[in-house]
Amino acid sequence: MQILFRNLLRRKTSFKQDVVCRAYSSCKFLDIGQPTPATHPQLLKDGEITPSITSEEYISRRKRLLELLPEKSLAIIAAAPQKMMTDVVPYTYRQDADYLYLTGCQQPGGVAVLGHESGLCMFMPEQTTHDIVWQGKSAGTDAALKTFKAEQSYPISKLHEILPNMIKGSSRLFHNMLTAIPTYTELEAFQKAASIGKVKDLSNITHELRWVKSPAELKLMRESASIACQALLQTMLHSKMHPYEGMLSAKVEYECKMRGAQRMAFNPVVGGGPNASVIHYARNDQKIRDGDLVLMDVGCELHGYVSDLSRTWSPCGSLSSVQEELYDLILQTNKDCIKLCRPGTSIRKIHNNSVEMLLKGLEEIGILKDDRIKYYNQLNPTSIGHYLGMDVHDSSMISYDRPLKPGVVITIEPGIYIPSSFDGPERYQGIGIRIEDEVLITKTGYEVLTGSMPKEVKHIESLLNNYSFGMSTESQSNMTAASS
Ligand SMILES: [Mn+2]
Repeated sequence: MQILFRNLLRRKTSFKQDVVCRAYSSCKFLDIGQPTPATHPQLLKDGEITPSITSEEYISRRKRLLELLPEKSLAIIAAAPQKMMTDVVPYTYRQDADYLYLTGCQQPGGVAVLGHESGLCMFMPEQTTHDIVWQGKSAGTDAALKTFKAEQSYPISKLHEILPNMIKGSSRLFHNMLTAIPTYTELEAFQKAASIGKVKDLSNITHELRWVKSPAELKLMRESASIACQALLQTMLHSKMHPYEGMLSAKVEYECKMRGAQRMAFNPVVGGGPNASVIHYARNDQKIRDGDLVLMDVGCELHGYVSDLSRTWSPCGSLSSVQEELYDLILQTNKDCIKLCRPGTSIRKIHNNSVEMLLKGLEEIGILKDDRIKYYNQLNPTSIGHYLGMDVHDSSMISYDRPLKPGVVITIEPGIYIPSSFDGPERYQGIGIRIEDEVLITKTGYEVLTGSMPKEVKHIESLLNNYSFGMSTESQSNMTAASS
């Protein structure tokens, strides 16, 4: 039916006037395909290009990038491609973090070029009448100049005329290899530069900039973490009455989006029983058996900034002694590693500390055998954490040996993943536990951004046992949650 309707529209040429006014809400404000202070005053203040991030901040990001680039070099960053689910059905679009960080543009199809002489030059997609009818308005060259504050802007169809001269006049080229597209990589000038080793990966530099967060970015990181905590708490309460992985996944996504998140940071991990020992378990299709633990690793994205936290609990409301023994070890490791967070230490050092603690603890419990390192690596092959920001594994070009600085956000996520097939005491088989918090490095130490989410056994048990029993409606649930 959709295709038929589209064909009908194609034949109508007298549509033009109507199309001009086919804006987001009305003709009163200019629609540029993403929220602006004029169209979405509930989200943005005057002077902000994306919520909480001002045009001055975007300009200073570009200035700092140019300061880190060698003289006479050029940076090329393409927008993320639009991926299709099938035929005309796109997946929800998510902008590449580098492109968003430097331009503020949340839409596909553009190529941003940044040089010491040119400033920001944005090549923008051109829309046909048909595009506007079917997708609505999107940002073009006008928006690039007026909203994103580019120094120059051209339709993308002019790129092959303009970019080669910019490339020829530069000594070195840096580009975002993740989103590289033939539109510029197949230009003769680009290929020539590549053949003589003049083309480099830009992400070393952008990750350096994105590693330390500004006050405005930290505000968004705190909000994103807070939304994820509230959503996970609601989901935890929900789990007693609805112990199904799929329902808990749906619940956490609903609660995040109801609090303003645009999307999840990743597909929620909801692993019941032995499924929790699969680190990036994604099926979420099983019923959680009475007495089994459930591990949930979730995060959402708020205006470009993500959260990431994990909790493990028993939906029935109490832990067995075996579960509690392992849980205590992971919790103690989580707390000790958080205390180590401060400027000057590194993820690697914290990781090494966590390995020592877990090795000792698991040995005491009697899980590890003679070849203890080999066994340990089977039960926990993960790092204690990673950097967090616009991407879940943020600034991945920055080494885990790098001394931490104030303004860097990391995760602390010790865990134990014992598969059902584990060659060890039967009572430990099929248990997975992860307790993950987000930690901001401050001048004097740290701030736990996910601190509002309970992790003590007695707190979680009290929440589940004093709240959920006998409750059946959403309104009752919300009332009790608000007072707990
Ligand atoms: Mn994580």
